[in-house]
Amino acid sequence: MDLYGYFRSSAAYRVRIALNLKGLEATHHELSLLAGDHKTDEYLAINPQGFVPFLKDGDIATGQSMAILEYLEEIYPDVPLLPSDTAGRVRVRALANMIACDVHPLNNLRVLKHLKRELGVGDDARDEWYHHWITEGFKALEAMLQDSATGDFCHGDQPSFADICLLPQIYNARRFKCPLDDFPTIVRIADHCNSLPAFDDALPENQPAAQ
Ligand SMILES: N[C@@H](CCC(=O)N[C@@H](CS)C(=O)NCC(=O)O)C(=O)O
Repeated sequence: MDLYGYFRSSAAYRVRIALNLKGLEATHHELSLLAGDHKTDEYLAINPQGFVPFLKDGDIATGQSMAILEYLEEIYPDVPLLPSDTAGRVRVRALANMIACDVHPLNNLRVLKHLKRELGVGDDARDEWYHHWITEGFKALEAMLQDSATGDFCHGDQPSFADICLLPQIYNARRFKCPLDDFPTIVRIADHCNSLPAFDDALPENQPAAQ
């Protein structure tokens, strides 16, 4: 299996967590988004969208972290990352998509660069934008987690897609100094996840490119 990623990419971080939880090995191909490695002809021939992550596994070659998670779940089900019941799977996918669809796309590198370079937004306003979308997303997520289905993790006592999406987002929130006092459940779950090797080993600072 080959994973194309970048140590600070939230979407690649999701896939690293899933691989670790499932005990799967991959050859990691590190691209520097800052150096523009993802815009080279060589990489665009692999992934025309020019994003990371991208996974190759035998005949399967796909981008989009959520598609990759679904693929891993389907083909390597021994350590499940979705609950066994329909209601649980719906809840986990909804929680995961609250981050993956409604928070992360507003705050990723190309959006921040566009705000600054094309729209002339200053650093303070850009940081306000960043905090705003995380705070909005986390408010809703914290409310959703006030549910008896929440346990040590977002859903029960097993890690799922929801935790896999949450952890990179909370990593970014902390990196960009977004206040988290109003989100005690999110923080509790994130701290618990980070105490586990599968999550800890996937942290950006624990990747070779960060050394
Ligand atoms: N929806 C995509 C988002 C992927 C994405 O935005 N990747 C970022 C890094 S987290 C990227 O490659 N950015 C390149 C750029 O902004 O130019 C996924 O979940 O895989």
